[in-house]
Amino acid sequence: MKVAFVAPPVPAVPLSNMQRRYYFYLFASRAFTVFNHLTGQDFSRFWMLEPVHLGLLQLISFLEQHEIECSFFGPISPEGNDVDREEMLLRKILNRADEFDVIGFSSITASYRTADRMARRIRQEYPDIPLILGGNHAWVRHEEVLRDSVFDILVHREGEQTTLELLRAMERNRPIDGIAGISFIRDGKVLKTPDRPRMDRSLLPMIGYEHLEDNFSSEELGGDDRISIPISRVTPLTGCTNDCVWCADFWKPKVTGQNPDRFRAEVTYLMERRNSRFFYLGTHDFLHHLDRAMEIAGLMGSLRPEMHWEAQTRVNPAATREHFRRLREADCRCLHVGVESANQDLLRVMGKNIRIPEVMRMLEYAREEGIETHTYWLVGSPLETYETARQTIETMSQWLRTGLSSTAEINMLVGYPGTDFYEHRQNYGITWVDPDYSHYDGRNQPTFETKYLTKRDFEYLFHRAMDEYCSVMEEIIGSQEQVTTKLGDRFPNFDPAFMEAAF
Ligand code: B12
Ligand code: SF4
Repeated sequence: MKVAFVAPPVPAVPLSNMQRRYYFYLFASRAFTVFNHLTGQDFSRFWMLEPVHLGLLQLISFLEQHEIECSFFGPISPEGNDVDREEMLLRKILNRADEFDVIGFSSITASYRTADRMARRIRQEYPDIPLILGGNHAWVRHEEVLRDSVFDILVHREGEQTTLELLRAMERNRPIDGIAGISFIRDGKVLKTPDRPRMDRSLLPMIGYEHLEDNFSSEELGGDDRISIPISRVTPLTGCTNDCVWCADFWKPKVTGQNPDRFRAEVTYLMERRNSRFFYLGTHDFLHHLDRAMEIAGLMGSLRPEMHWEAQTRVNPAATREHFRRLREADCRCLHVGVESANQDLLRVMGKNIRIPEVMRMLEYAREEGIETHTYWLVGSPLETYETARQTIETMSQWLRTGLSSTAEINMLVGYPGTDFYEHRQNYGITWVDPDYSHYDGRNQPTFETKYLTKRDFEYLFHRAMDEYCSVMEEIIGSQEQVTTKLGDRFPNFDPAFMEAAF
């Protein structure tokens, strides 16, 4: 059995001038601190991050362990140039389609329309190849997707075991009704089998990075023979025990760990074979188990002196200064912390379960111990008003000015299908949602309106927040001209086609 797995591109994000200015300052402020060891060559390779689809590459390595041959098809913008990524990818799949028994697409909400369009073209030319779809959009909208698209079978939630059983059944022409975690149409009716319990992910083989080059020419790789991943995202821990009403992450409610030996092998591989020079620990709650976090930090610290790292975490009031000192000793350069709103009432409405004084205390400890802090803020939190948004923007600026937060990321809240915020919109005063799924991405344009704020209000407040960030950063690191001179060639291309993959 041979299967093609496709990561369709997320449409290029149109950026306003203010967004470009904001990304300039956001990146520059990090380039002087956490990325200060990266070279011009590292930055010039950022476009190579685009095809790295961790979920699909993990699925592929698992299936190959069970002797299913796989080929990975991902999007790329060679050397950052603006190209028709969808058409390029489709051509490649069509050219090789008759080699495959099944073609599988992965999609988040923003890439669903692209996956749908590509699948239709394949169905037209190769009507007999079964088409399957996985990724979180498929299963939160399974009825709509099965009725409106050409996909034959949807894989829900974690894909490894389900896809293996599904492909085996298809190979042997056996019924698929008894396979947990799928949906399909039979006799005009949508059928969904029961969900599957979470698997023990510590048993999984290494992510199938070796498949990255399956379908790229050396020209597409800018003359290199391998994709470099200067900043690697690794996940020694996955999941989050919290449940924010707008969170579209389904790796909840448990925090589970990767096998430490496998994790070590992965970071070593990325350093040695993929030119990784920085690790972003994409855990949602790094400090959830403090002892475990210290162990992981110890491992990361042993990669010194050429390697540096940062991690994402929730606020843990039990973390002491001593923990931050140990993190710093292990060369943790930065902690990413979701604050979202400065208004405690809104934090309660969104179910964030953090308290502002505790957030401040944790940031203070980190800063005092010499760790940078990167905070996340939202415009458009549930029940946001002009006043609460202004309070958030002022607080963010104040924290930046006083050094409590070294850098800050501002996003417009996107209410993703499947979340409580989207599905029970009457509870949040939502009066309109954008029907175009391709807007549910990193473009930061409003995807809803509420009784309190219109699209124009959201746009204004978001731009105001970015303007504030730029003003503070201008005071701290200088004007755009000064910063550009100081950075020299150590600056990435902010082309919208691939920047969503790079940040
Ligand atoms: C890592 C990550 C990234 C990384 C890497 C992305 C990648 N594709 O690997 C980066 C930083 C690049 C990124 C960027 C973006 N991301 Co992101 N990202 C994540 C994150 C934290 C983890 C994804 C992951 O690796 N999960 C672990 C793997 C194992 O799971 P998985 O990918 O879902 O795949 C499994 C199953 O779904 C299934 N499966 C998946 N595909 C297929 C296909 C087939 C055929 C089958 C059978 C099965 C199958 O099997 C896999 C193995 O179990 C998730 C949150 C989360 N925890 O899911 C957000 C998340 C997926 N991202 C999200 C978004 C919105 C984006 C951006 C648009 C953000 C932006 N502002 O620009 C961009 C889009 C980039 C792109 N081109 O896809 C949203 C999607 C929400 C939605 N419903 O659409 C999420 C859920 C976060 C959130 N907001 O809640 N992201
Ligand atoms: S804390 Fe982060 S990962 Fe956890 S539920 Fe909230 S948004 Fe999702």
